[in-house]
Amino acid sequence: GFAFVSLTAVVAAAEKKLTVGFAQTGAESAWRTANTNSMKTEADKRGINLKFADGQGQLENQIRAVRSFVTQRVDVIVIAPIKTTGWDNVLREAKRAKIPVVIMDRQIETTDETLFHCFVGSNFYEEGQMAVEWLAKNRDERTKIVELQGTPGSAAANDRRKAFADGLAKHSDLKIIDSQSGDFSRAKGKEVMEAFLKKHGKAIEIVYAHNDDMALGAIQAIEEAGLKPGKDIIIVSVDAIKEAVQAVADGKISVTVECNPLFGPKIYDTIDKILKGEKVERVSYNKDELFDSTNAAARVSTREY
Ligand code: GZL
Repeated sequence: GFAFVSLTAVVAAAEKKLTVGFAQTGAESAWRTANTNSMKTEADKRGINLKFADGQGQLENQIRAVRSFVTQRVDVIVIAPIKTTGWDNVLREAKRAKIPVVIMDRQIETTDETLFHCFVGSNFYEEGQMAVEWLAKNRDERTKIVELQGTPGSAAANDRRKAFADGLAKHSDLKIIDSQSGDFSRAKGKEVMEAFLKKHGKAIEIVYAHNDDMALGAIQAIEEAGLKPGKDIIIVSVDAIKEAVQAVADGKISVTVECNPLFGPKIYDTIDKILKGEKVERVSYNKDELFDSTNAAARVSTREY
């Protein structure tokens, strides 16, 4: 009767809201902002209590955040690791506290694979392969490449660089004449491109940028040097943020390989399965496509990030 219902209601109400501790990389790019927004809006939609920590691009900040999530005894910890290494100790603390850890976006290297439950993100090596194979087919006579690398030590920069270099081995006339980190940011991408232009001038024919924010910074530097991006220098990039897909439609970027950041729903679905004791894939990749002059104009208006 009445007493039973009220007891049920009380129990239901008291049922602990899922609390997730999320240690985000930073706020270095439009991709990252979209990723953060996806995690926050989806948590709100699902009534999840999301404890958000911005690593501000510093590994020690992220490690400190994970440590505090352990102290707060959150239900699950999600990490988008700035760099691949340095995680074992704090992950051991989470393991001792029996708090499952989901690695998202960028992979980590660890000696003990029981230190995290699963990985959900993109296949950066595949993105690098798509970039170099597109270039090999569409570069006309161009051969000299300058590379804007992502954050040193990050899985995204490591794998996009390795895949591109592996692809170049099959096209020996294509060669990287200079390579430097622009740390995935627009400002640094512009700065490094200015330095490349000073050093190499018109020898530069191709830019390979590990993300669109650096590509868009490079476009500013190229135009300020009185050159035409997409004509004098072609640009190959990754992420497919809306602004870059528009730049492809405008003929300034030649191709951008998608790296979808909107995987909040997939992360929380994965967490639900983990907490129910259901099996989840150890590694789960998001699907990526690419945008060039054949599809950018038609698709730019529907881009969500
Ligand atoms: C890729 C992600 C990278 C993006 C950059 O999944 O880790 O970090 O490519 C972002 O835009 O800064």
